Amino acid sequence: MSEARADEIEDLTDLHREYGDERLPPGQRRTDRFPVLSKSGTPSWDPKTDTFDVGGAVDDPLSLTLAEFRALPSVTHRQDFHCVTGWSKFDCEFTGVEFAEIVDRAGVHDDAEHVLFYALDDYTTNLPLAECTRDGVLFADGYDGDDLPADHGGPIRVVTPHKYAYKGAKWVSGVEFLTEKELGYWEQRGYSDTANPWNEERYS
Ligand SMILES: Nc1nc2c(c(=O)[nH]1)N[C@H]1C(S)=C(S)[C@@H](COP(=O)(O)O)O[C@H]1N2
Ligand SMILES: [Mo]
Repeated sequence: MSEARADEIEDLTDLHREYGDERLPPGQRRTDRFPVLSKSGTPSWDPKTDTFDVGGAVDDPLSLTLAEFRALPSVTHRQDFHCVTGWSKFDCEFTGVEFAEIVDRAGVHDDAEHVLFYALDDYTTNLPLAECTRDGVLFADGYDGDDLPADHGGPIRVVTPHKYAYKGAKWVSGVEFLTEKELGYWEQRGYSDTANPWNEERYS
């Protein structure tokens, strides 16, 4: 997990108030387990060859080793997690680098409006840039005070508490800033591009 440990936990569990009174989105059921949902098993990060890459419409592309990523400033959030298949897990504590931190470091161009995330299992997912720079979107490498487990996307995953969790790429290996939208893996296969759990935006 990131060296720069945050002592303070920022509580984002009231984020639902933007969308409605209920913390549990409609049609969801609460679980205390943390199920694993992966399209094709758990890939592994090879420290010899794998890097965390930031590119596209940026002034300063980045290619970071895991050690370099872990040296970036990090924060810890308490946030909820909503899977489109109908389960929600409350009070997940994720530690990681804020998306906005990466935007600053890479010098993202003014005309970049979209983001595409890449993952080691050839998963992709897309979001508007404005939905990524808000509070809560992290490149997380820690979970509940420990390293993020491999089956939950370790060493690095994205978390998106305001969206169904398929918007958060596990085993994230890169992020590309785009001037035109490109759809990700599930978005190309009929899942909602907007994915707001409180509006039950499950399918497109
Ligand atoms: N790379 C990658 N990221 C992914 C997935 C995947 O299959 N591959 N599944 C998505 C889905 S549908 C969900 S619900 C969450 C599941 O995260 P979890 O296994 O930690 O619960 O990861 C998302 N991110
Ligand atoms: Mo999911």
